[in-house]
Amino acid sequence: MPKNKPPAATPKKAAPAAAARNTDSGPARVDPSALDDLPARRAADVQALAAAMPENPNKAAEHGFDNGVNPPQGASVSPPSRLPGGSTLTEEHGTEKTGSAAIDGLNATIEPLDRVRVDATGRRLTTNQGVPIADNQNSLKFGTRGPVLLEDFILREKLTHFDHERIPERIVHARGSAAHGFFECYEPLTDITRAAPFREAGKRTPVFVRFSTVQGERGSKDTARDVRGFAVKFYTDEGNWDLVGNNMPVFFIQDAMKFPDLVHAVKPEPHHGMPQAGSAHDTFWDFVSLMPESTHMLMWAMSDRAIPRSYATMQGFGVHTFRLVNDAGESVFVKFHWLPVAGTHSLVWDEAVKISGADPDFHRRDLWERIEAGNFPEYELALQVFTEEQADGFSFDILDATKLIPEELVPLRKVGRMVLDRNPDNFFAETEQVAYCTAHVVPGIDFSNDPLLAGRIHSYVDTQISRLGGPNFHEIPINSPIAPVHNNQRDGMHRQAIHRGRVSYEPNSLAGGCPFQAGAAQGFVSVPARLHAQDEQAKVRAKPEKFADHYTQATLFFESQSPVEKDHIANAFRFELSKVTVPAIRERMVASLRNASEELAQKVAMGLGMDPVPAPLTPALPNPAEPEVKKSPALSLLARPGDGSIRGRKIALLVAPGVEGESIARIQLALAEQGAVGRLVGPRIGPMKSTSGDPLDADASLENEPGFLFDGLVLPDGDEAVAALAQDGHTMEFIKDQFRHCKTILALGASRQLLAKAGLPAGPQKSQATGETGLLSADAAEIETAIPAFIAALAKHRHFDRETDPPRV
Ligand code: HDE
Repeated sequence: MPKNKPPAATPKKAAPAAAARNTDSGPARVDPSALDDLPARRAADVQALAAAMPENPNKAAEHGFDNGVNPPQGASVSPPSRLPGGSTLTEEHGTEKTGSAAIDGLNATIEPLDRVRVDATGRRLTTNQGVPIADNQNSLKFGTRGPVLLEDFILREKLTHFDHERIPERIVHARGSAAHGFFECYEPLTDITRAAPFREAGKRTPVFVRFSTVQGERGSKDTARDVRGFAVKFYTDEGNWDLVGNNMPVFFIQDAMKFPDLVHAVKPEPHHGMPQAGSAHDTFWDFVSLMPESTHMLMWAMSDRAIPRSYATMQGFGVHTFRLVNDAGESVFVKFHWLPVAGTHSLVWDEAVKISGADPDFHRRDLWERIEAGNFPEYELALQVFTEEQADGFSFDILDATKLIPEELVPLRKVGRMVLDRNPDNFFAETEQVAYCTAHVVPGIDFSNDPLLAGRIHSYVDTQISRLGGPNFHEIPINSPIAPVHNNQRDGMHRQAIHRGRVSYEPNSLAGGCPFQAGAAQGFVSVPARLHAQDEQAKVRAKPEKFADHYTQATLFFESQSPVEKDHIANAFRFELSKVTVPAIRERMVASLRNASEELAQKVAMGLGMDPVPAPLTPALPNPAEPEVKKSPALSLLARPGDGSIRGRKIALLVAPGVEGESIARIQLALAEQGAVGRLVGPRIGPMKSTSGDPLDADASLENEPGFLFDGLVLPDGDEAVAALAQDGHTMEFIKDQFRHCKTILALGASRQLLAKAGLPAGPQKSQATGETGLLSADAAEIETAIPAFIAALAKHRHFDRETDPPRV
């Protein structure tokens, strides 16, 4: 019979160590003699940490107004070791997958995007589980002619992932294009704001900017008549700040309550899903003609602002009044403006319509190509800063998003520049998944009481939850800030962060109080200042009185336009309203326009064959306040021609076999030196023999790149080439569109006859002065003087004195 082993001697320190190994209950006190044992040491350090915070010292400071505006920093204690903060004593057991233990104070989900970039150069194909795939050509079958097997997990994984490649598109602004860049501050603005991007001269803050149309679906055309979104995400040192603006400084409505109605009215009509990317339909005009506060925005939307030439040539606006707050907590009001260095330039309507067929990606391509070519889009940020006392004196309400502040009343102060110098790596991961939210502000920026803005503060976060699949959209790499992120939010769909430790609440002593509240000195504090309100008023659903002035600024905008811009606005109303099928809606709109401009209303009515012209609508405010400014030249597109360069412009140089090649090569080089792109466009692509014998290689054809896609045109010399081009109907359309859209044309030598053949009114004969602005001609021998004249004419963008309605050509 085996002998019983004698019981092992009880180890001296067994009791405390055993207690420290339990996850439920513990001893009354920790025995310090057990400290050579890791679990016991952890228990002791946890006890010491908790004991270091015998009470919540800030509790009293949670009460009262003064404490409310100046919250203290949260109490925190440094732990005696790393042990109390850890989730597990095994955190040092690293593998290739787990890596090492969490680094103190680091949230790895917000590291630079390098951590998620993928490049497959030289790598083999794998499944999502990292299993190398031997054959990517065939499903797994029972024999070569047999059935496909359910077992084929490789096929099923590939198809399942493919089946879920799409996410819901944005409800508005679905169509967009984006780029990375930086914002650089010109001078410290610490007197008016503590916001991180404005603290020092030369300070650079990374940005990601998305431009968009509003109405159309994700695959719709870029050149629709529409408002453009201009959304900037600043990755500041103190968190992300999103300035989610538009390319127009006002909006259709004054209260978020009306936004779903506006969007339902403008989107494709629900019964047949038409029209795509357009406001020229019944429901939109029905709604806006019943909402006279939209009249000012309609003026902008019917102007050429709604068909920009490029994202690089349009302004951006924050629209609402915001607040800036300095270190002392003092605040001023502010309006944000982005001013394109290349100037404000637009398309013309006939051109926009044609481009949408030939290149629906026109703006996306332009943005991408400018950046790839080093012609980085650049904008200056300007502020209109004013006080509440000033605002009280204005004839309009600064909380009304249908009103702008004329620059003549509050001048623009340029405070920095933004350069877009990097294209995204992946459209979906960055441009599609970026989530802008008006709620994203940083210390130094705050909201005004604009009721439209209030709704937006809610809406943007909310929409991302369904669009991006849950509450963790902030962890998607493009959305995560560069500033540290630490809080007690946990879990939810697609959570990326792996939090160390067991504490996810505050106050706590078990994590030494961390993360602790930052306090007023470092953290975001809402400005306690409030607008002069009528204290005797209680809860109410009503607008302030000045919101009822629906027409004064619509008139201001129209009267500030150049004659050609006024014509374009009238033509746009004519076009849009001609698409409306219900005469009563058309009439209501014209009746409303009579309150803004009799000249405009009469012109539109005539264009629509409306006789008699309906009586003006009854205005909501019969005697609005006298405006400070009756004409604001700054509101004309022509007021901002830009730096006068032709950077980023595209010029067509037509070529055909027998072309006089030397002058074409000279012009192409001269354009490249100016940052413009001169493309050789032939009857077909490929090499063409030139008179000098050297072939010219056409990289576009008359068929695949029609004339309206270019900012200017050069017609070549060379009898044989000109004869070939003259036989091609595309050439005539090319020239006609260039002429009709008021673009610069240079005809060299023999090609002058093409102008006459295309039916241009004053086909030039010899000299560069042709009588038509922007229509130049020269002999090949005169090329050295012709080039600067051509470039100077291109820099004017368009020659509107050539324009007639209807077009001559
Ligand atoms: Fe937006 N808007 N909006 N909006 N908006 C959205 O957010 C909304 C308004 C603007 O490139 C949505 O992520 C409400 C004014 C831009 O991703 C949504 C109201 C201005 C973008 C939303 C407004 C804008 C959006 C759709 C009235 C100019 C695109 C998906 C209270 C200052 C941002 C999304 C991007 C996008 C709501 C009015 C600009 C649904 C409720 C005014 C540039 O949340």
